Amino acid sequence: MLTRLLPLYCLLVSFVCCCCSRTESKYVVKKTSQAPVIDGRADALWENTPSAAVSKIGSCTLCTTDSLDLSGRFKAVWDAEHLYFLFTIYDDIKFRNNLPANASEQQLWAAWKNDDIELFFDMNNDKESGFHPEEDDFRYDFIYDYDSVMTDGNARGISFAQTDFDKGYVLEVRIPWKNLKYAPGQDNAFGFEINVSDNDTKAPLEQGVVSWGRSKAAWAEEGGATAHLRTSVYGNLLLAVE
Ligand SMILES: [Ca+2]
Ligand SMILES: [Ca+2]
Ligand SMILES: [Ca+2]
Ligand SMILES: [Ca+2]
Repeated sequence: MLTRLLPLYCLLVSFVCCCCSRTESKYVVKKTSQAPVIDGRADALWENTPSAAVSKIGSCTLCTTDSLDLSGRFKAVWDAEHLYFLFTIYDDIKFRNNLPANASEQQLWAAWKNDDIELFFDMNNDKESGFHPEEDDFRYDFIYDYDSVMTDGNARGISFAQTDFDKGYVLEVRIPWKNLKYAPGQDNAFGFEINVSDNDTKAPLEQGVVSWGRSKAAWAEEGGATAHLRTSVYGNLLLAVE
């Protein structure tokens, strides 16, 4: 009897696992007692911090599965005042358009025309069908080799630094909690998404995008290029003490 039931059991397990693979991404953010130096280089504390892959192909005009064309990983830690990130992006050709110095948020639309790391926050984690920067949803764009943060929120107090290595670049970021209108606490969770844009030539634009949260399904099934402005597709960051 057991032998006869085994194939059915395996089928059930594989179905459940298949469904599990479509659940939201989650990253546990450890609390740090020592703030990293924002210089685009990995401090000792980063060496002991787990990383997560930014590897879900979201959209592309010249798609490639070559991880050296575009792939990335991120790490995050937090303290009472700030949320910190370290991104390591593999990109074979680093590219930025000529942009005006200190471009204002009015140029936000152009960020994806460059190599660019976009961060999206849904601080009340309501996973809804829209995006409300005037309330609790925030977006920050860090264009490769550029001196301003693009945002439709508050960039004041945000620190960042970027360095190159032969196969890509590293971005280190510090965001004050007050910019996110948030009071951090142990076991708090909020929505989060990353899009990394790759342009290796001036055109066609945005030749590749990889994401961390649920954007793969979202880009393909839930609204194309504006899917990242639906907080329902984001993953979750969970704040932990250890
Ligand atoms: Ca550093
Ligand atoms: Ca590339
Ligand atoms: Ca929200
Ligand atoms: Ca590139």
